[in-house]
Amino acid sequence: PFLENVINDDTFRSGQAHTKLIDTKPELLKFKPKRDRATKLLTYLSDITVNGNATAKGWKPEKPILNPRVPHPAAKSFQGSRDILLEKGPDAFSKWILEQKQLLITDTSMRDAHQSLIATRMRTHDMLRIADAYAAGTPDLFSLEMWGGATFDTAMRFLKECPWERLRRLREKIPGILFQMLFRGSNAVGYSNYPDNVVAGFVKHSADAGMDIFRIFDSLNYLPNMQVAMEAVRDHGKALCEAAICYTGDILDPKRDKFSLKYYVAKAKEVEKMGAHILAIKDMAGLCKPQAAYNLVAALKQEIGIPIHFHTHDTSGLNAASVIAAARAGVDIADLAMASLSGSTSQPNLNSVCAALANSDRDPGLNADTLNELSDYWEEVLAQYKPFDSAPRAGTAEVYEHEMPGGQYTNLREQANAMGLGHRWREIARTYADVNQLFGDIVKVTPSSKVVGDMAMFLITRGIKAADVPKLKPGSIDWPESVIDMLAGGLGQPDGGWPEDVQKVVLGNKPSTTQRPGDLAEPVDLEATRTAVAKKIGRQVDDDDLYSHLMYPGVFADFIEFRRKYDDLSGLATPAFFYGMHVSEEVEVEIDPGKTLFVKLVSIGDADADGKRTLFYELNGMPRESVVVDKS
Ligand code: 3PY
Ligand code: ZN
Repeated sequence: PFLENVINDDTFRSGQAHTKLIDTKPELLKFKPKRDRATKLLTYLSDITVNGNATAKGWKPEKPILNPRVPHPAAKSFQGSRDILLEKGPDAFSKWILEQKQLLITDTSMRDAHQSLIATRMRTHDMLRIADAYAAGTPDLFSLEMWGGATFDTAMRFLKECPWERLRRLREKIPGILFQMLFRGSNAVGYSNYPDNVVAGFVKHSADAGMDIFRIFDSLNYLPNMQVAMEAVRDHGKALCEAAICYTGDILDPKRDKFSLKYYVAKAKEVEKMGAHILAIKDMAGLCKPQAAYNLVAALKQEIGIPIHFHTHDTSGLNAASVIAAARAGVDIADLAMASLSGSTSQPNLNSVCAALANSDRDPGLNADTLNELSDYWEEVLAQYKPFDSAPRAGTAEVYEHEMPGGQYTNLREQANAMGLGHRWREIARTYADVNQLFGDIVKVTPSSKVVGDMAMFLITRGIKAADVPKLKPGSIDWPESVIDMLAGGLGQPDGGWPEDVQKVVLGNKPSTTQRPGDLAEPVDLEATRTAVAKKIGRQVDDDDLYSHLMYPGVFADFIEFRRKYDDLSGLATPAFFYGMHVSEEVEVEIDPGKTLFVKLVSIGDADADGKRTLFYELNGMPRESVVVDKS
């Protein structure tokens, strides 16, 4: 490092250096200690190869999985949506959307699709490899949803990646297409309420890092919880504020009159008044049937003046029909996922919907060959995530009964299986629906959906019927913390308030509030927090670190510890990262941009008396060994 400093020094390079160079420039002696990236990498690979990976449930492919093939579509000359936003600014851009005749398309492959199909496990590596192909081949996509929702948490928790690095690196490669994120209002990218200054600061920092569209929702459609984030987006000046109204119930069913067409129109008008550039209809469970989508969009088009973005899930198996019905009714933008990442609990099929609309007046105009090439890539990527893939293969009409969001369905099923309750799934689904009614029929989406799920599992495991809860003695049962918090007002207020009898039984003597949770939360002293975190992790804390810590302090601390131990492994191919290596397998690892290590596993030695195994590698052709304790 010292030599590197000298060689790169301007004075030295100009040939003016003399023997006093170092005396006059003591900074030349300041260099970072050499990080032995290779040793750390081999330590990680050896551990995963020998001991497996708990988060991958010990699964290992029978033979090495080849790198997914990256397509190279011909570069299409097109002024991308982001170029137009930067040129016009958010207000004029919102009007520009209304002038477009074609159905504009958001590709959710890099966010909701993998959140809903493979438990949000997709790694940045797999996104970055296809980024150039998107930039060249699909500059005519409206946006890429590629951040927010559960991705922030899982990136650090399971993938040991910095979510901010994902955003910045993709931004660099795809400068022309709008990036979109899902933002949970006052819950930001977490599961509970954050103080207003943290929410606003997070929005600003994300916009500065390259985020363009903030889809902001509240899990109870409690609009006061969305205000701070919406204002922060508008104040930033360059980003688009997309306010989402969550769709639940069935506007076609006169008996579900709480969530009627009138209800949605009223909410939409309110968010328009609050300053939204775009309205999103967020059908997180895929309940919006084709005729409902048509009626809803047609009514909203009459009643509001901002563009409408339709989001749905294909859990029932027929929600492409809802997208097409929405398009007929004049919806401006629709969310879809690339074919191989579509269907089931994910979004409907982007490639098929585009083909179905070809030669109609809403033809999105995307190139079918390019879309299929991108889908082929994602199909090979998906094969790398087999142990996480638990989405149902076919559609199910059961979703109209339980109303679970796409992202929750697979999670809760997994949880039920893990608890040995898999065979009682029908009962669990019915209890989930009963708990919804018990809570007064509410919107169910992160985090309110998790609370309904927690309560359903609690009742099932204790043999309590939801209908019997109001008859129980107040305070006689230790209800789940999340249920107590929600009924105490911790997530805000549902329309019509909480049923008083249920609230009394669950809260006992505990206090409740109808105030906006953000009004009760003290602002965080950001600089004091920065200093405290810096002290804890022993290095400077930039805004990326600060907001990662503020969202998930424990997860962030573990992530930092992992990086200390193994360094940045985001350049490692996905199969090696999750499942380790096979003997004779060779992997390339980009440890820094342009700096690649070639690692071949030559053999695995027998365990010695202490259970230690030596793994023999070739690293860039040179022999290397790594010793690991076999924990089996
Ligand atoms: C999330 O909040 O992560 C969701 O996807 C809700 O639909
Ligand atoms: Zn969704």
